[in-house]
Amino acid sequence: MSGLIIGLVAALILVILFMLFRIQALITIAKGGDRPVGTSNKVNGALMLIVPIVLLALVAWYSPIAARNFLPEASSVHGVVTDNLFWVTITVISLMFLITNAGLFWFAYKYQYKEGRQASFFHDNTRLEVFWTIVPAVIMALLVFFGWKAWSDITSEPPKEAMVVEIMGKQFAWQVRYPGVDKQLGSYDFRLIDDVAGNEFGIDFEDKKAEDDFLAREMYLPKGQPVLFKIRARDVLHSVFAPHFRLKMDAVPGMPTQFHFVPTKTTEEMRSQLNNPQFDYEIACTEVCGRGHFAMKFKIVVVEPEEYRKWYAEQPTFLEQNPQFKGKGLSDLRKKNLAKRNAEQMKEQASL
Ligand SMILES: [Cu+2]
Repeated sequence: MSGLIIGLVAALILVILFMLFRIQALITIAKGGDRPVGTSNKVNGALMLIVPIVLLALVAWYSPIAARNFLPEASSVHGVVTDNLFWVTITVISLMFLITNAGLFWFAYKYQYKEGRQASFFHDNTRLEVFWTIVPAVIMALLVFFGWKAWSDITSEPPKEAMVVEIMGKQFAWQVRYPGVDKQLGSYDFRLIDDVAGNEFGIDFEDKKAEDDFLAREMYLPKGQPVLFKIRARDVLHSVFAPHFRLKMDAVPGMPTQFHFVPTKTTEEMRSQLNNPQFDYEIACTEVCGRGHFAMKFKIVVVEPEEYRKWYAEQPTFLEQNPQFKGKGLSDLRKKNLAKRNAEQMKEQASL
């Protein structure tokens, strides 16, 4: 807040200076004097040096404050790559920005109007044109190439041994399903979604693979092992955002998405690194998905692989907790619907 106020005050001072200068110029003209080219030029020329220096000083003052609010070092393998890419790009762009703007402001100052000075003229300079076309083109091409390389690594096929976790977004919560002992998620169908009965995922329990699936209130992940998020949405667009892993992928209704990555630091390691015993990894929703959007937060706990295996083995399956769903699936639903339709037809016929 104080930063904003200081910025406003600085802007206001500049405006006041400008107005004073204008008034003085107008008074001179009103008095019948010559248009005071000399003074206005000098003031403008000086401002061409002062303004960029003031702005740069503001940037230099604010940068460390902004840096304090930066995310800590990435906790995933690909996160380090994206961070490097970001900093290389920012460095190149900032350098170019500084050089070109220094040139612009310096020229405006240096070559301000002076009586008797003549502008020199040249038509064109092929060597210069070639230079400032090729140099930026090569730099841009390199940046794009490294970005493309990183992106195709991140979005490539997940490793075979990756452990799968399903994340489903709905208004307004994340729900997480693990594949259980067989490491394979059971199939699902939106027609089987039944919040009242408790099958929020719409799991098809006729599928044998679904029998050992379990849901989790906190997402446990093993350190140093590839993880594959299978992401879907039940109603509207949501977005899985886990900033500490530099991970973001939309959850789209009707179009499952995925993201694979390798966590590199346990929650405990992060806590001691950040000196913050309260620290937790989390998933937040970054799609403004409705009134309860702010509540879409899910805790991730990264642990050592042994601890993860222990936790995984201890989780009760969904069917153990909800035995009424055993064997219930699509064909069961079809039978029920058929029976309902038949009953309705019978009723109709009886009433005729
Ligand atoms: Cu959402």
